[in-house]
Amino acid sequence: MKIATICTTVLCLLLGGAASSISAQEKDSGEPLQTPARYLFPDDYMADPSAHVFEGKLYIYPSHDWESGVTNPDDGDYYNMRDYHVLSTENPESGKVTDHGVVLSLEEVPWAGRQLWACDVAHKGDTYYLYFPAKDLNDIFRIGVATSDKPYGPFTPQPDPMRGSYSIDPAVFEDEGAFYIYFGGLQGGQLQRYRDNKAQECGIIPGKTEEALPPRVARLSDDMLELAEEPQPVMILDKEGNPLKSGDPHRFFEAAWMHKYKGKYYFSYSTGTTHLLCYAIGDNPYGPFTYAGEILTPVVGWTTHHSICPYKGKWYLFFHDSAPSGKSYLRSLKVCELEYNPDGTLRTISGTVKEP
Ligand code: FUB
Repeated sequence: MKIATICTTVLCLLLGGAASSISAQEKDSGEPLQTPARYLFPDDYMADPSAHVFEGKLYIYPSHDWESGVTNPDDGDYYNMRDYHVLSTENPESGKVTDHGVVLSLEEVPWAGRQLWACDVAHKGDTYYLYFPAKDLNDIFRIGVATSDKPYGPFTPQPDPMRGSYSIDPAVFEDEGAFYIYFGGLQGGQLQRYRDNKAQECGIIPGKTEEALPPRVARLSDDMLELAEEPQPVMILDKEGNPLKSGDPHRFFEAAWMHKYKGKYYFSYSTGTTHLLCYAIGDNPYGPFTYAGEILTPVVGWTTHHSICPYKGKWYLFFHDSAPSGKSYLRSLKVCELEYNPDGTLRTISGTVKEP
């Protein structure tokens, strides 16, 4: 190991968080890294992995794809999931995970009609909280909460969705004792149906030169079961401080995630129609966030969705692709290492690198 590399590693450790594996001497050429990615659970189709470390172990909370017989892609109808599993591992690079089985089923949720989409889990006190979107009996997406005393469930749902919740893809982030929920997704995710948190008669996606629709953030109540405030827009700005436009290939579409690195807040997301994972950096959990680059180039399949989590001194990117099935609605979980440049920007990774 070169002395410069040792110094960089020690510096990263001193600054807190997991160490970057990039030495200060290595330059980011801008070309996507050919980082090998490992499939995590080849035995079944799973997607939208939300990863967290609980009790020293890495837990993954995915959606559970299956051949439901619905093949209509409109509004994401063929993502017709009916249950959640929990996976865990102490060695993500091995690709081996423990499947803790079904931890919540659609028929257990009194208010839900169909489509258990991307979920996330938070831990406070003695309880684990699973946040999940589902269409209610009127086919409107709401966000529900289910609880467990273990990170691997089973989870018991609350009788009703969270008051004032709408759209999809909840991601929960803890910062200095407060919990924030990020959410939203365009098109099938119904975000275009809301303005100022009020449902509109019909959903409108702004024109290409208008401001893009923002995802939302709200602090959670002390009991973690409700929103503690009106959801607020998460503004993603360009370098000049202007909100990204609806026609920008890097604008938000769905799959929000938040992580903190060296005191900065990294809001990451999928661009949906342009099939990228991107990120923007801010100074607090509410933003605004300044667009900073692409994390992952397009994968095989229509959707791209991710989480970012440090574990045992490294940062990992969890995502999915449809390469094994060849079908957009049957996705497989993947993981690869994520690397930072010395200035705190993330290295772009190619979405199509094969297993090591
Ligand atoms: O898995 C269903 C939906 O597809 C998710 O909620 C979106 O983020 C996209 O991955």
